[in-house]
Amino acid sequence: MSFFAFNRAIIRHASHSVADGLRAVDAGAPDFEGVQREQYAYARALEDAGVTLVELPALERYPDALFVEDTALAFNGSAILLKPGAATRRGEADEIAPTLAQNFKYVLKLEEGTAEGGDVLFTPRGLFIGVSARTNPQGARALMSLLNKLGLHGRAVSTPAGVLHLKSDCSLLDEDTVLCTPRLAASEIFEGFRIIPTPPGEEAAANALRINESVLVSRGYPRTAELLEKAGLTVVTLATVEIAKIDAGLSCLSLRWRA
Ligand code: CIR
Repeated sequence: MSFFAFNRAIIRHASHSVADGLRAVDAGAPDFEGVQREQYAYARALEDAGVTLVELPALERYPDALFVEDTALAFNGSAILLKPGAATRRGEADEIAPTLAQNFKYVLKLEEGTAEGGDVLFTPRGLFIGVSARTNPQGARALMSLLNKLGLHGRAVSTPAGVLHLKSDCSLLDEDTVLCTPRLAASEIFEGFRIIPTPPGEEAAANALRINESVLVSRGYPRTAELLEKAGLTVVTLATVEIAKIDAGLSCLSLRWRA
């Protein structure tokens, strides 16, 4: 339980420019008010789960800035400022830096390569760093040495080709259990963990978010929700229709830690 005992999270409000957010396939722009509604419900779900929010203002200049998870890693007492791999997102790190300075005693900064938080899965067996189109090998190496400075251990793994981030395809449900797409499970990086595979057609549900006693899951994936309930978890479903148009899921909307 303590591994998921979060009581603080940073979120950043969506800007109108969210319609220009990055996407691999253009299935139409997300609707600003729809994104706001999804974000509002998400924020309430975090609060209901026992998290106090640090709410940051929208940044028109950065369409994807609401996905704060990609800009930093947060721990108890320390944080690491990352360097997004997407050129249009690079400046988001500078924007969140003052908030990290206010909330954490130590803030380290990734200086080499690129890494986005969506590629970093925290587990009790260390942090898995997915090398992807956004997190390059140099960034993963530099991140591992920053983690070592904090007494933590990271290991580089491969994010499946064509998948935005490692956590687009997996999430940790309890200290030994991972919800994971079959394509990521096939890489055997989770050897030793219990794996709950996403049912066919429900791969997008893999980006769930365990917070305290609850697990937030994208709405519209009933077989995944049922599997998680059967595993004894308290499932909270949230709409992600609009943010999914720009390849986002539930973890990316917040940066969480235990203060
Ligand atoms: C991007 O492509 O960077 C955004 N449109 C979506 C980022 C989602 N981030 C995440 O899952 N951690």
